[in-house]
Amino acid sequence: MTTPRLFEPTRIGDIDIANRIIMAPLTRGRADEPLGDVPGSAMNVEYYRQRSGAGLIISEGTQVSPLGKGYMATPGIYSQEQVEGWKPITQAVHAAGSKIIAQIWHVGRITHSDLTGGAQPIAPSAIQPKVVAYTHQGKVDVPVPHALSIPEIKEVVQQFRQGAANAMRAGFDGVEIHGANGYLVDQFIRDGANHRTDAYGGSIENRCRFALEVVDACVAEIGAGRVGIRLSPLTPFNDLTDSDPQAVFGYLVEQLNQRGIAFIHFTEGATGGPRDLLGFDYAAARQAFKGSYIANNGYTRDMAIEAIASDRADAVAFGRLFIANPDLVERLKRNAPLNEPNPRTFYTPGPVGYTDYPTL
Ligand code: 8OZ
Repeated sequence: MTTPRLFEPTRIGDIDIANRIIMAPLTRGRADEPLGDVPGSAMNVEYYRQRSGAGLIISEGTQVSPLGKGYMATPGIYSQEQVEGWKPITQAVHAAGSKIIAQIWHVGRITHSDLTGGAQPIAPSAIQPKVVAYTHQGKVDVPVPHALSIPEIKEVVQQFRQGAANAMRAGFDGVEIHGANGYLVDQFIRDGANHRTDAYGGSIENRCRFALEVVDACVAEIGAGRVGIRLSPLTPFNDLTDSDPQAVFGYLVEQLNQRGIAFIHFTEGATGGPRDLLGFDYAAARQAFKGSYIANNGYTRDMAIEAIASDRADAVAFGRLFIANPDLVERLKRNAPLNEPNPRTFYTPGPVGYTDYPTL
């Protein structure tokens, strides 16, 4: 029997990877919050090191500013202490022979002043989503956000640019811009959250302007071969929808292709849910985009092997399976049984459900 191509090396942009199995970005809420949302505890380092069998690790979302934070104890990438905190993580992953990129993140309206140091959340428009925030006081409705002025939009673009620069200083191999799942970049793209009438709203070109300015800023800072973006054209997650996803994401993919970025990472269907939603043609996007296509959402071993063998994707990202199986690549190679993830410990502090899942 020949080895499936899923287990073979490839290159994503400027990044050589040992296999086509990617650890998806996973919020785990275990940074040091009192210290200033700083990652890099021994436990954090161990968690990533254990998962270095992945050809590429995409870090948990790391906020580019205090206002970019939407959940408790998520790590940042804007302060010097945070950059220092990431270093032992990137070093451990590299020492184990893998690669790691930072998922740079701004939650926009999906947060609460309890999580942002008292500041009102920001968004393209002052539209309140039907979403609860998990704060230190418990579950609360997220408030009506402040609609960004154009100078404020430019500041956020610069925060992403600085996040990319900081990621390289922290030893990452590149960045993934979080353009998915109803957070700030996605809030500009999809018309459910963007009712602006200026250069950042209305037409498809205008709604993609913020995303493309963030991409261009990151590319200028670290080079197109080290920049990718995650998109989820159809997910209803975080109360966001679009009236014509094919049109807006089709245009965006074309524009991203012109910029020569390393990859697009598609969450196909509903995040963590059904894959069979209609309204966007992923195969056409794969054809239109010359960089790497990373597929994600509910893939099994068989689905992943097939997706790579049939050239529907260049790599497959696994989320929940990587939470529960630190040696996921080895298990998939051997077609060995998998540990079941326990959702009750996805976001809780401490090593339980984090670094204590057994290897084979
Ligand atoms: C689940 C819980 C908290 C955050 C995403 C960053 O959906 C997230 C996230 C998911 O992209």
